[in-house]
Amino acid sequence: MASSSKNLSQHSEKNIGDMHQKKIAVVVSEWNEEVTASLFNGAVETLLKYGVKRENIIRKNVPGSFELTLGAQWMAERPEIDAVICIGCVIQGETRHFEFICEAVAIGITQVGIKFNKPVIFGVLTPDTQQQALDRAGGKYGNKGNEAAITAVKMLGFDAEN
Ligand code: DLZ
Repeated sequence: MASSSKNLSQHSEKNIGDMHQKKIAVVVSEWNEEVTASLFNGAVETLLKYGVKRENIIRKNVPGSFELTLGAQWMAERPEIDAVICIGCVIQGETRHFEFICEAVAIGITQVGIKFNKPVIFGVLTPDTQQQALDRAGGKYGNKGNEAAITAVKMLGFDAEN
């Protein structure tokens, strides 16, 4: 996926369901907090735009992206939660830590979604540098937090006919 266009997020306005009664958990990693805070703000902005009530957006923090899986599971198992958005940023370092974290969280949150039959969204940046992360967290390439939120909205609108 090339970064040639300015805003990297693409979506249609199809499959937008009624979000007014939906409860969304947003699980946020504290690592690279400057980035994850911006991603979280982007996600909230988009959820509000599509009709989610502010009081129905439940934020939970976890120490790092590796912990997003368990945080997502703890939220997904709550019957009142309709979808979970996982927000994180894993920056490539000198060791293979990056690969282990990225692979674990990608597989982990996929499994949580399947286990609980609910959308569990992968809002995790995996850049080489902090600047690449900032570019995608409200910078020149848009905000992947917005994208994670619209993905949740569209998955919850899976059966919407619009
Ligand atoms: C340890 C670690 C490292 C080196 N880098 C990151 C990172 O870039 N982004 C992130 O979200 N978390 C990182 N962590 C922390 C791990 O996700 C995890 O919290 C620890 O390995 C403890 O399980």
